[in-house]
Amino acid sequence: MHRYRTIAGVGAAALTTAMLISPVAQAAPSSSASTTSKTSKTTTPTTRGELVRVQTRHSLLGTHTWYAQTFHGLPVLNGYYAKHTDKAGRVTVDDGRLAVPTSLSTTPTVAAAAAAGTAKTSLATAAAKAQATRRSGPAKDSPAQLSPTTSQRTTLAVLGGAGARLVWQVTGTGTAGSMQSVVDASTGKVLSQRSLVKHASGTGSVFSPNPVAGLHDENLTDQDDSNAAVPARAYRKVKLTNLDTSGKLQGAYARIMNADAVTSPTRTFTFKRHAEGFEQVSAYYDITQAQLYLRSLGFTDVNAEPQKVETNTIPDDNSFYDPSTDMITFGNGGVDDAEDQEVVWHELGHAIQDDQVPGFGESEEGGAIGEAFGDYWAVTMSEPVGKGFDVPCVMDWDATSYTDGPSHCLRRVDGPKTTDDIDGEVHDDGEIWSRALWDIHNALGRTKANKVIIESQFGISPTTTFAAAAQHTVQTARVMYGANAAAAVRQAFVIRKILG
Ligand SMILES: [Ca+2]
Ligand SMILES: [Ca+2]
Ligand SMILES: [Ca+2]
Ligand SMILES: [Ca+2]
Ligand SMILES: [Zn+2]
Repeated sequence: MHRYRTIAGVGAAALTTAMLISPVAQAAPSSSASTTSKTSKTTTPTTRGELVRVQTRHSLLGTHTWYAQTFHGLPVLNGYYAKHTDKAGRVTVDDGRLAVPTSLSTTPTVAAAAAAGTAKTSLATAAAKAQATRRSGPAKDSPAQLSPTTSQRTTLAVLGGAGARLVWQVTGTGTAGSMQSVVDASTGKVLSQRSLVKHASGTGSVFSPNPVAGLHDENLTDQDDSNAAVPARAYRKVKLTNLDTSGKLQGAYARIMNADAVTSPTRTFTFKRHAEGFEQVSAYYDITQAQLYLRSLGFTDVNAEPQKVETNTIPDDNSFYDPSTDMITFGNGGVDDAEDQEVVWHELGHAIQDDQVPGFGESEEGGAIGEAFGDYWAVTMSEPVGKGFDVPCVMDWDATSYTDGPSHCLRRVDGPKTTDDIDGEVHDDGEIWSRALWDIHNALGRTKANKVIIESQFGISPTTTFAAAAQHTVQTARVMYGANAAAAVRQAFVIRKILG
């Protein structure tokens, strides 16, 4: 599952940074390190240092105790030692210790600050180079492996094996996660740099897309966030993908920023709705699913980053995307907003557009297109999981707190408005545009419609008018799918009196 085992250092003070242990498959043969005894008498005397117990894990078949190799209290990078004991008491040792010359000095000649400075400069250079390469080619399907760091920790360590030496291990954290640099503590030379970020998956519970649509039940109510208000069958167990290995809800495409962010070393996040973690899981999952969907359509550079998000941090029955901080905030008024996937997808719609076009939606009609796309995005993302229940209804669950029945919708994407109904309020006027998007969806089908809609948004200016954006969408459909598709898209805007 994970190529490397990451061990959070315990015991020795020197083991405060995450320490990476070599893959078991590449374990050094136990003879390789014992050069002192049998083979050569001419080599420098070496030691395999002292072992510090890191952890013991109990599995179905036995127990597994992992040790870190140390030398005079310093961690030996990539050295490891494991003792596996099966149920019958049989012990197997996996010895990956590396030879360290007994004479190796543990006093650096290069100061910690100098090593940290060198590591930072080197990373910045590499990041700039990667950025330049990226401009001339397609974006890679992975988060940036190199990014300038914003904070650093520097600890002394020993590099074992051939070329053993004293090193500074510099762990810098930046926007793409942590980078580890190894700097020679005698020469100041950068020996290696790599990202510590790995991707993993976990398990979570979500509503899908929400209890009303999921259970086809318009009579459900919030009941003050009580677990009892929603039947167990409304929950769906889902795989949380693209997580890093921090045990937090953060990964390649979403990052929960809450002060009370939940953690799970086993990446198991199965909460009921009353728990704060439930909304965090929902936000993480929904945003990641949307990004995976965009990628399945071929868009690898649309908000392709860990989108920052916080849940239940404001008491209002409101949520918003803030372009100045690139953060989505979900309120907990009424039904907690992030319980309803359609609220999450609506806000994500703003983040998507803002990523496509800086300052998207500065004009009133541009702002209306923003609200329209958020509603449409909620509906089209919801469609495959909503089991056909009143698909054009937006936020069926959240809306139970503020709408009378029988059906509960914040808004709909199949309304009758045209430009005759423009009132200057972006959400109201958004219903004109979202209906056009919905008609395009029905004319071209989900996949083609969404490709056209997302593609066209790259070319919509922040100060657009409905008419200019519509013309551009028609043109995009023509380029992508030909005259018939263009005619269908055009017709959708003609009915709304956006185009004549
Ligand atoms: Ca809740
Ligand atoms: Ca973003
Ligand atoms: Ca709410
Ligand atoms: Ca819905
Ligand atoms: Zn909005």
